[in-house]
Amino acid sequence: EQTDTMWEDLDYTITGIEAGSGTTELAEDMLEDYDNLEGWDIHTSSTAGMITSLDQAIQNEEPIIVTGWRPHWIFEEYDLKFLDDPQDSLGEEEFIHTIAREGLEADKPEAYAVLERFEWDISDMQEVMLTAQDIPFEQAASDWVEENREDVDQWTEGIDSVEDEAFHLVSTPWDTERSSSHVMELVLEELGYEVTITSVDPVMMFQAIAYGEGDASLAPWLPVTFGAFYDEVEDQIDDLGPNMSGALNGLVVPEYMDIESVEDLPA
Ligand code: PBE
Repeated sequence: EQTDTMWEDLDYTITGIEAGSGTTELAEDMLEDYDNLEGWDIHTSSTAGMITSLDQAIQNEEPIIVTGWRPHWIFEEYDLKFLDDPQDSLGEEEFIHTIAREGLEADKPEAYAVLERFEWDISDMQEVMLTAQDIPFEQAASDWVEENREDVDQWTEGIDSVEDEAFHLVSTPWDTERSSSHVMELVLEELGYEVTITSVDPVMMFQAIAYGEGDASLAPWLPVTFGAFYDEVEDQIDDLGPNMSGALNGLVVPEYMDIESVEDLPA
């Protein structure tokens, strides 16, 4: 049977990403949610490391299980599938929310109005992420803004420009959030803001907004991914609701692997 050697090669290991990420936290919980995963481990490293391992496994048609999410360009590059997760440990559909510090609406009403309107599709984010494979994110975001002028103009329509006002966006270090932050940076710059983007771990991102060190973030994946962090600061932040829907976390494997569900993994 191909499968026996397959599991030996895998050594009961799931290839993970950064230890501080939401996806990793959920995957650690997942090991406890499924009896058959008791002896399994998540090998944390980095997103780049995970992608390198995935690429190598696919070159050699070897088995591999990674923690993944969409939108991501790996789904364009390789034939991959999400494993079914009947217990929803890694969540179902996720929404990416916009959050602001308390008081932002009064302090910077123009930027706040743009943030309230900002909403885009998963295909938009995916496009920026794909373009940014070959050129810097700033350029990919700028290309997207020019190609989607009508949408962008609706976000700023009727909103007054400002002069020499600083705006601090707090983000997280993944391509999904690089895409949204750089697009928002350009949109706010068009209104006259001087925008800084700081990229930190999810837990720090929530704290920065809760303590008013940052103005806003477009990075919160909810309800599941960052649910625990969100609950801790819910009363100290202003949640403007989703800016994107259709995101998803899960265990991801190459199509050639003969498994469909987390429950198919051997104990
Ligand atoms: N991710 C997926 C983030 C949010 C969900 C890797 C882009 C994270 O895991 O924290």
